[in-house]
Order: sequence, then structure tokens, then C-alpha cells
Amino acid sequence: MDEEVLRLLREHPSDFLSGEEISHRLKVTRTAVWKRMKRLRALGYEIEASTRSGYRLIRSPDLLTPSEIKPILKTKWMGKTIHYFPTVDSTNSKAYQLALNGAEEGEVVIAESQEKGRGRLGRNWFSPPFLNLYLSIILRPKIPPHQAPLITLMAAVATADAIRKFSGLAPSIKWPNDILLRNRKIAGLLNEIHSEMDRIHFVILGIGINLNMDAKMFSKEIRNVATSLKRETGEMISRKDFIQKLLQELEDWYTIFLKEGSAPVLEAWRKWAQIKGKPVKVTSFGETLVGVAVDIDSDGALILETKNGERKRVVAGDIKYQR
Ligand code: BTX
Repeated sequence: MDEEVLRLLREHPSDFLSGEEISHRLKVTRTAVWKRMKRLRALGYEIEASTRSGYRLIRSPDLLTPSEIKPILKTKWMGKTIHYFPTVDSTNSKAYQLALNGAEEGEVVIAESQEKGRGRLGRNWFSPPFLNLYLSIILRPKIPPHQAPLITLMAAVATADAIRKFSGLAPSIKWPNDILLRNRKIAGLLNEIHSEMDRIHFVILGIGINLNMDAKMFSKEIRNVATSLKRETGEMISRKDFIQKLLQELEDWYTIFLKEGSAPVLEAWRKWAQIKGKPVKVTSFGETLVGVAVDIDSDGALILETKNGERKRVVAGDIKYQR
């Protein structure tokens, strides 16, 4: 009902809406309307009330509820259904369950905080409330499973583009899925796939982006390797405006990928990553390889040239740049 009350108040941005009219339109008592207003105020909505004229919405908090995000979304299909949670174990786990139960392509899970935010390989993603973005998008691409890593590259390009367009700063991508600003991690991607040998049922695109976290809010272990957009720009970031931009970029890049194939995605990825010729140390399935990054191939795997001139293809793992 919060959503409906807000929708009514937003229909009248500059004038009051009487309690009577709200109770009539929502078919609830005036006491119920009053209780809703109290609740919305507790959530941070500034609502002016006048005994004679009714209620007027003055200002909304930077919450990521569907009623805050949907009115500003310009996407055609992505984010048309938003599943919002004040807190959740992991948005990826939630989205996975929803997808198993038939959720459609483009449905998005958003949480204000995660209790068990997940990174790759069992690692954690630090997810404190009301500061950052934690979201997972359900995609159902009709591509063979071996091309699924391209979805990760596509999402990294879209996230980097959203950061650039929003802030004017130029992020870089670190293979396969980190987005960095001044060599510090601002965003991470965790993509999970549910498939058969020759068919993808769905991909869960999980994205975590640090927006308003101050340096001291990061734990000691990651303070020097992580950053946020606020830390880099010195300004508070509107999370809902950022989500609007991010979903737009994701929809655009995913559409390009489906229509034109991997070439434009790979080209943009190479531009952001500048990986060619960099000395790297790669850890992959317990093995460590040292060499020079040659490129990524058409499936998004990293091609590495070792000291003895051997070329290795790495499909998953972590890299460290060597000086
Ligand atoms: P990753 O395994 O590449 O990175 C995880 C590592 O990054 C951690 O071990 C830690 O060193 C560091 N780290 C943890 N939290 C943060 C943070 N907030 N900012 C910067 N560095 C951090 C990257 O995994 C993939 C992360 C995806 C997170 C999203 S959030 C929405 C969705 N739901 C979910 O559970 N995960 C994804």
C-alpha cells in the first residue's frame, strides 16, 4: 500500500491531496491513511500535512524501492519488475530462486543490504545498508553455455560505461570482472548460470557497486584496495539516479550483444581493460601461472604467454598485475 499512496501523492506534485480522497481511492479508512503517512515519514519521506487540505509529498529519501526507481527508469524492459528487499542474504541467491520459479528476463532483485553478499569462489562482498548498490538481474539469453562468460564481459562494459557517464571518471576493467578507479575496486560482478549442456536456462547477473561508502567504513583488509564513487568524486551519489543509468547501459549493451554478437562487446572491453602486454600472475583452479597477457579470445577467456613462449588459455581465475 505504501507504493499506492506514493503514486497518488506523486500524481499531485504541487498540491495537497485530501485524506478523504486517498481513503476513497484506495478503499481504506482515513485512520489507515494516517498510519501509512506515519510509516512513510519513518522511512524518510517528507510529507506535509494540513488538517484542511490533506497531504503533500515534499521530498523522497534515496531508497531503492520500486516506487522510487520505476518513475525514473527509461529502459524498455529491464527493471519493469523490481523485487525489493530492505535486507536479504544475497540478491543473487534470491534472483536464482525467482528464476527457478519462472521469473522473466529483465526482472531485477535489489536490496538495501546483504547479510551474506557473495563474491566469487566463496568470498564475501561487504554490503552495508543504504550506501551502495546490490542488485541481480535475471537474463535468459539464447546462446550456447560456453559463451556465458561474454555476459560477464558485457556487464563489466556496461557498468564501466555507467560509471563514466555518471561521474566523468574513467574506470578500468580488470579481468574478468572487477571495475577499478585509480586501481581500487569500486564494483564487482558475480554471474551465475543455470544450464544444460547445450542450453542456458538463465543467467543471474549480480552487481555490487560502492557508491557512498567513506574510506573508514571499509574494513581494514580492503580499505586500501577498495573505493567508492563518493570517495573518488567527493560528492554524495544519488543511488536511484545511478541505478537508472546502470540499467539503461545494461539493457543497451545486452541488446547490442544479442543483435551484433560479441565483437562490439569485446572491442569495448579491450578499450577499458588495456590488458595487452601486461605482465600478470594468474591463479586458476589452484594453479598459478606467470606471463604476459596477450588478449582475451572470442569467448572471453584470457590468453597468456608464459616465459617459455607457451600460450595458455585461462577461462576462470584471478589476476594480479606484476610490476
Ligand atoms: P570477488 O571474489 O572478485 O571479490 C571479492 C573480494 O573483494 C573480497 O574477498 C574482498 O577482498 C573484496 N571486497 C569485498 N567487499 C568489497 C567491496 N564492497 N568493495 C570492494 N572490494 C570488496 C566480486 O567478487 C563479485 C562481487 C559481487 C557482489 C554482488 S552484490 C549483488 C550480488 N549479490 C551477491 O551476493 N553478490 C553480487
